[in-house]
Amino acid sequence: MAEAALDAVRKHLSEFPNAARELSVPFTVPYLEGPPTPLQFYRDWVCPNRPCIIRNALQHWPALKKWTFSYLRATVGSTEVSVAVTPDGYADAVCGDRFVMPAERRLPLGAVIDVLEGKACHPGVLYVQKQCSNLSCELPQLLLDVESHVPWASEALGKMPDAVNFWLGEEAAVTSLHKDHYENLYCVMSGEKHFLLHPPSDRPFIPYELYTPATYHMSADGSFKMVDEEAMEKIPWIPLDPLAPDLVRFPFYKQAQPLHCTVKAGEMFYLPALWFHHVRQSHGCIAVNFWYDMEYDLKYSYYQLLDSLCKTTDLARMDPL
Ligand SMILES: O=C(O)CCC(=O)C(=O)O
Repeated sequence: MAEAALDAVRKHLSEFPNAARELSVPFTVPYLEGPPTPLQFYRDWVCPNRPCIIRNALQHWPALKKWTFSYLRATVGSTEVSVAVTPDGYADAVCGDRFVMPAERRLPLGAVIDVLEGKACHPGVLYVQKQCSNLSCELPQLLLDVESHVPWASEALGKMPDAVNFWLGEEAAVTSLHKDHYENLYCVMSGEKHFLLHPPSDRPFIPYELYTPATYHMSADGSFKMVDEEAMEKIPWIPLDPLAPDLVRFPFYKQAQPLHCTVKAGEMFYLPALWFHHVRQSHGCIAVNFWYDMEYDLKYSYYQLLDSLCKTTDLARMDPL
């Protein structure tokens, strides 16, 4: 009886992503040809939790024209920034039975640019990606070239961003599939970013497991080893690589239909809170993003319920019903 009830719950959960998709998930990420008003942004995108790419929203930012490697080298080349270094480009990702975090190096931004331009070598893969408002904290000189927030988004959301982050990295640097509790306005200054997306309603397809956290340590000879973070609690993370999903381990993912979009220089991507995203980039892509904390409303509570049911039934590991 209990097993039959559990199977019934699994069946409902397995039908949920497609039902939700038919009602509210677009096949492709739509474009807006200009920034929305605060009302339009809230009503048409934030409330329904829908992504879009906004063109002509950054044209007035000096950064769009100014941020070449030579300008960055001249203005902030000697400024030290925190750089994530990994052997394979995957920072904050599952590796074997560990959740592994990058080695963190303090390097002058000019040294990172030298590596990106092939003028110098550094072991591993470099990614300037510290998500603690690194633009304001580490590169405040560059704030003159951008807006400190997105005015129509701040007005719509009734708050200022929690973080303004600067991203610059090698093509091999990949951000593994995850979700955040932020309304994310992601602005590409040069190059392009490739997003693979799943709406929160795809949670039944997406496996989570608990991992012992570890950090890469880099030795003087440039080799890497993983060192366990013994004092830290286990971390729930997604073991699935959506570009090469292991369908034997996670057969349910066969039914998933990720959305793909490319955000080009001068475009701003609205990535709604709780959407799963996996991110790749062109070599040397420069981006800035704004994280606005989400509203912890009924949408959030429904997501939490979905998450608990998926964990309890371990659906992603089951064969499709
Ligand atoms: O650009 C990236 O590599 C990752 C971006 C991301 O995960 C985020 O903004 O939440």
